[in-house]
Amino acid sequence: MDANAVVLERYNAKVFKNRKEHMLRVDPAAEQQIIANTRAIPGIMTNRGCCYAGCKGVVLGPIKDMVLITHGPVGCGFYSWGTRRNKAKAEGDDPNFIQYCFTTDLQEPDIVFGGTKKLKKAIDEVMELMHPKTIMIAATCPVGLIGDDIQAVAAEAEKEYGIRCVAYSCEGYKGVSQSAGHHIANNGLMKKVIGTGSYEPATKYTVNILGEYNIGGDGWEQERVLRKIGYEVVSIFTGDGSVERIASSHKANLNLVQCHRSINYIAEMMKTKYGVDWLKVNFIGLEGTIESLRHMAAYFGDPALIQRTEEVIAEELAEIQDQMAAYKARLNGKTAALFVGGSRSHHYQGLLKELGVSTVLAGYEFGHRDDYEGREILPNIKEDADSKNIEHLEVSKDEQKYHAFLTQEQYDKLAATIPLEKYDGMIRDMAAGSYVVDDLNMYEADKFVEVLKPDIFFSGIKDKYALQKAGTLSRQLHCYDYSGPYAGFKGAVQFGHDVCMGYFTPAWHMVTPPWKTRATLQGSVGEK
Ligand code: CFN
Ligand code: HCA
Repeated sequence: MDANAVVLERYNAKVFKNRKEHMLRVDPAAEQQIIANTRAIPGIMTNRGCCYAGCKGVVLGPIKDMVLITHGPVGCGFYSWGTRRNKAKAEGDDPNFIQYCFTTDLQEPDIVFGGTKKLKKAIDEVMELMHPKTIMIAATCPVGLIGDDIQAVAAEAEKEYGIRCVAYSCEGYKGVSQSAGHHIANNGLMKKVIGTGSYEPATKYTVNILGEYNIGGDGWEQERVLRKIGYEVVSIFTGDGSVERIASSHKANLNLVQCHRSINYIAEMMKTKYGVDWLKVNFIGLEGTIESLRHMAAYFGDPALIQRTEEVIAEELAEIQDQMAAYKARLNGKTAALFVGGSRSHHYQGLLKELGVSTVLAGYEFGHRDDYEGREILPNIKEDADSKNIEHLEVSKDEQKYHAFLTQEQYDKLAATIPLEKYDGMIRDMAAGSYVVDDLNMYEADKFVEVLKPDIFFSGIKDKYALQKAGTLSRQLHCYDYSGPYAGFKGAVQFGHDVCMGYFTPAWHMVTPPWKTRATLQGSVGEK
């Protein structure tokens, strides 16, 4: 039985036609395509967020040493205040404004007469109370509709106070999801911040981590391992990030791209403008982490760094092996569905596999086609992969070989085939017969659960409780349900622990949702 067909059955012809393009069943023998990054159907409960959320909440929000003013009604600032769990610690005497929420609280008279006066006043107040060196302004829907010139206000503030002030026209309605906001934020950082810093890296092996937002401390766990090996992390975009470090990021030798979806623009632009290579990494899961560390060492090519990388991998694995095995013994054979905004739906499949959990359904809220299908910047790389010339891909797929040290010779081979500036999409990493669904909505989530019966559904705050009330464990892959970190070696163990704890809570087998015993309204989704 094809689960997509069952889900689509309830839709009217128009909705059916639209939604069927956003679904597929994985067939490794075929070149599969999916429609993504298009407008959600009005009236259908999408899980997506808005452009402002992508710009203010996702990319700019985690930067700690600046004040970020939401120019808009109070709800936009309030509901994006702290919910994403991007953690940050103050450094030395530098400020950390992360726990504050700054907003102009636009009211009806401001909508009628214009809100720029209020914005100027907010900047004056912030300068008086907080003395930041940088202020950023994020626009919400009404700001664009009434035409407030926030760029002019920012320019004026720069002159008056001698600070950096950057305004982002990231009105919520722009684009079709958070994704447009990522792009706008990336452009602003590139134009106004990157390349202006005075920080000088102290060592040879310098990297930036792009697309790592330190949710639940993920970035800290990555930094810990990288430092242990001997790397200097010049900046993190943007988890626990600072304007000063981001401004100096062009001085790093290599950009590591963790979340390709939200930040590939900066990686591309820094390559063009400053010649900084980028490497797609994935620090979620042991295989991903080890493969990423080996790619990095091969990129720099120094035998001492290579040796140290292998030592650290062995040390870290030895520490966690038993715990991972214990969680795997409990979870082996379980199935999961994953539906998150972007790259996590892909990244977490590897970690789940290491715990014995297979993915039966995965999708992105706002991924683009390249997140599903992959991108080939260097065309020969795909040919290489197809003809199995890339030995390290073979190595990394074999669990046994994590434990074997790679020789210098193997590293040299790896260096010759490092997939620079390339991202493999999610589909080709998924098993035959599993399902991929873009911009999944609540009705579809319910229906897929009914048909596929996954043991665990990884998702977000909007659907978690509906799924749990229906008897399926749901863990949030956005905020990690207030736990974490889940990245790197120690993070993998924490993840195994949390999933076990959730799954073996006896509640799931006791729940009978009310709609199973009482009559509910019947109808067709999408009918006029
Ligand atoms: S931290 Fe990232 S990893 S940045 Fe992105 S695409 Fe969101 S906020 Mo929620 S958890 Fe999610 Fe990704 Fe990249 Fe987070 S899967 S939806 S915009 N995301
Ligand atoms: C966003 C932020 C979000 C929402 C989380 C959720 C996050 O998209 O605006 O829906 O559970 O990670 O905080 O993705």
